[in-house]
Amino acid sequence: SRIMTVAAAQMGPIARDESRQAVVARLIDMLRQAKDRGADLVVYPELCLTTFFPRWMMEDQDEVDSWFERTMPNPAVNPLFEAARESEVGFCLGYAELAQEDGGTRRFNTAILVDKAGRVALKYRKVHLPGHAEPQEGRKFQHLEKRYFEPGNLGFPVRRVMDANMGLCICNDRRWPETYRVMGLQDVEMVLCGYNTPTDHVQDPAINRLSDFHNHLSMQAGAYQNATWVVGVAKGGVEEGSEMITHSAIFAPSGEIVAQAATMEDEVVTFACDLEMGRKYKETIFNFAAHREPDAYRLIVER
Ligand code: CDT
Repeated sequence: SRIMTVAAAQMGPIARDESRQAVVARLIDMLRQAKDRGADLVVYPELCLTTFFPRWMMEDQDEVDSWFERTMPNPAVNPLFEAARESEVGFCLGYAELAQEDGGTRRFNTAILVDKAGRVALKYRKVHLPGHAEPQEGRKFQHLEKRYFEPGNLGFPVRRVMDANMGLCICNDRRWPETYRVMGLQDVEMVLCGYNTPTDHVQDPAINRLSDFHNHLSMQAGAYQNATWVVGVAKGGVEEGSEMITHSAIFAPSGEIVAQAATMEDEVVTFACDLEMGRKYKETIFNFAAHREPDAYRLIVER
């Protein structure tokens, strides 16, 4: 066996006026709890340095950009990098990224995986952006990810980090089987996924009441069908009046939930994951080389 003890560091709400310094102090507190429980890796949620700002329409570009990080690390986040390096714990962090790239300003919903030495070992930019580019009438809260971000341009890379084949995805990505399969084809062993999921996200009560079910269903299926560990981490609770799901959990390659958060607040959930566990599925029912039939799947990559 090859054990990676992982900590899902769920967050309760972040207030609109909460400073990055205050949020980073919360992150460090959870990192220390995780370290005390023997964690190798701490996984934080999507966009975990600020409140979930895509719920609001903002016209002023300076205001929009105030939610973004221009460099990573930066002075506000440095104490987290230092605490992690000192504790020799890796971490995964979601944030809004403002980049100068290809001669222009680009904005992405990004996650990084930082190794135990404090180096950024893997970077991912969210591919599946939910919601709208224009505000929708009659909604208490908007979901304007399509306005504030562009789709990620890095694909779904899998890298050897901390002696494991690691992959990242972000929130809405977890609902799409292609997300996991592209990483499964790269022999991923653990997928890390932070999320912010309002309970009214499809504006249909019959579907909204299933929010928690669909959250786990997606990650259990992704884990099982690709024989990988999945770590799903919420920022949830009632944030600025918007209700968001919690139930952060760790999913085994069997598709089983092996650990789950019990609160709607900052909470650390740990599990010692055997990275070899997926092997028995990868060699039998999900032996891709033996059983996949890619010629029958061509429609999937058509526009
Ligand atoms: N953050 C994020 O991607 N949330 C979506 C819900 C919003 S859909 C308008 C999710 O899939 O959980």
